[in-house]
Amino acid sequence: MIKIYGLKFSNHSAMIRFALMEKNIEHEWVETFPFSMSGDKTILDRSAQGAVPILECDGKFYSETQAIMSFLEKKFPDKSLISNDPSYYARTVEIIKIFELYVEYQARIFYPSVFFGVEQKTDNSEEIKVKISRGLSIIEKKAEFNPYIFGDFSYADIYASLVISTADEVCKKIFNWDILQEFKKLSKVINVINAREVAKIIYDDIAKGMEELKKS
Ligand SMILES: N[C@@H](CCC(=O)N[C@@H](CS)C(=O)NCC(=O)O)C(=O)O
Repeated sequence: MIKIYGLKFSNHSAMIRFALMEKNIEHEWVETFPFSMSGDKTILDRSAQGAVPILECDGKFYSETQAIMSFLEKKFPDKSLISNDPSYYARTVEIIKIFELYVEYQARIFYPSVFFGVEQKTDNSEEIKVKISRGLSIIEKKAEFNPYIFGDFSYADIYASLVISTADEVCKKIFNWDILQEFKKLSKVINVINAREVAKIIYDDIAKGMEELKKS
């Protein structure tokens, strides 16, 4: 059985849980803090910056959410979450990369202040806002929204939901900018994705995890 090391309340780990539950994959979940929070050096041997999620299978460790999704797809092909058509396959990966690089990795600069109350000084916040805005605009141009990003539910929808969930909070608090008001097609698809049964479980667990963290 595969083992996943991850943090249920954190968005990349939640992406993998979302995929595992949608694909009905039996797994053992090991709740694990990243190196930055635990100082556990074994995590650094398994993941470039000591981040989670990490997948373990047959004595090998796999890091990076997109690589783990590829592994799950090849190993458990029964319920596929990405098209086999070359064009749709590449376009799905393209949307994932745009969400990752130009939305999530920009918004995460502000996670310490938005989610953990740490005081931050950032000189290039306007530049960051422009990148996020360009990222979301191009996604609205490239996606089909019929009703998911490309027809059937896919990994791109998992990224959409969990990237927007944190980016939305960051943009409201840092830029006083409601991205879901501005990007209406995205807002609509997020409602469709988040109405899925698995999404409800994932977001319940995120809320519980954040509560626990605040208490500790
Ligand atoms: N590039 C990594 C990023 C994963 C990531 O950011 N994970 C979060 C938790 S879900 C984390 O470990 N953050 C703390 C850190 O990076 O030190 C991926 O795609 O899996």
